[in-house]
Amino acid sequence: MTIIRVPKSWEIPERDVTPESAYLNRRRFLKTLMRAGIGASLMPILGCEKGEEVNSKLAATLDTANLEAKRNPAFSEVDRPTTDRILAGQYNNYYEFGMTKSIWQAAQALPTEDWKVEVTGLVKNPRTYDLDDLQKAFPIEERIYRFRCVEAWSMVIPWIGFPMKSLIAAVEPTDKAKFVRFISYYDSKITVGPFWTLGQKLPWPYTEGLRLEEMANDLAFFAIGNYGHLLPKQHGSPIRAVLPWKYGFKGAKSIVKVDFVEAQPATFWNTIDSHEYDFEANVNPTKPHPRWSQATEKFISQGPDLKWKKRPTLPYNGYGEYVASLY
Ligand SMILES: Nc1nc2c(c(=O)[nH]1)N[C@H]1C(S)=C(S)[C@@H](COP(=O)(O)O)O[C@H]1N2
Ligand SMILES: [Mo]
Repeated sequence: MTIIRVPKSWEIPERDVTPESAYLNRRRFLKTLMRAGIGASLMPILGCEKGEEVNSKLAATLDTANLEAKRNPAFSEVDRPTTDRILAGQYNNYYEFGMTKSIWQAAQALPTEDWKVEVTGLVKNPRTYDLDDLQKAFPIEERIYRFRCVEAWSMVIPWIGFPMKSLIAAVEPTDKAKFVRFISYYDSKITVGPFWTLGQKLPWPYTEGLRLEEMANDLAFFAIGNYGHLLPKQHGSPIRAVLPWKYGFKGAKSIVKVDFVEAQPATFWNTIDSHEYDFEANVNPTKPHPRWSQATEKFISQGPDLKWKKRPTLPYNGYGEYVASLY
């Protein structure tokens, strides 16, 4: 099989990032596909189509409804430029739709109509919200946040949504509630694509969690949009968690359930490998990941110059003034 592929200027090199997990190694996975003889049919999902075609398809996935919100002045500036929308929207982690960064196309299979988020567990006012309810109950705002993946790449993203503490105030956790657990959408027919039937069983659905005090922190945010639009599916529409002082994997996408619980909940990556993905997962330049340093990061900025910009990693990703007292 020959794949002729001319890289376009807006494409980000994937080869020089360190993968989230050794369990999900791309090369090993591709080999498995080739052996199974189904590599060719999957190539479009892996982003190996002709450049222009991909470019217009990608733009279409980002063309979600406009969403306007006032920028919160407290979170309106960071020390680096905002990442181009087209770059952020083509370079994602969303393992339900594949293990490469090019899942934007496969993620369009996510069925988001009539979305409901169940807020349950140790709360006085459990409630199931649809998207309209959420927008009526919680005024939205825009926040520019740094974003840092544990794989040592980073972006700056303008999110639109509401602080998690507003949800806490609405549902009133009981005294027993000490943690919260976020559960992502999962349907083995849709989200577990061709990939996982070949791989080992992973602890689906994707789940993440926080201590209640972390959830109540000013920074903790639910995003329903970014870049002035409703969230594109590849970013975890219709609602995902954004926790800018923690590594990106803490920010569960496409949340269907928010569960207030007594004990620290099991989470997806922590269950796969607790040494590589600790529950707290605060961005920390002095604590290397077992397989790579966290002292610096590769910042994905703006086209057409797509060279990684190397930056020193900041403690708590630069948000120490808000969160250091929690630890
Ligand atoms: N449900 C779900 N949420 C997820 C992930 C995932 O695979 N599934 N990946 C996480 C990781 S590792 C990162 S870095 C961010 C990526 O968010 P982005 O693609 O919007 O930049 O989403 C996080 N949330
Ligand atoms: Mo990540």
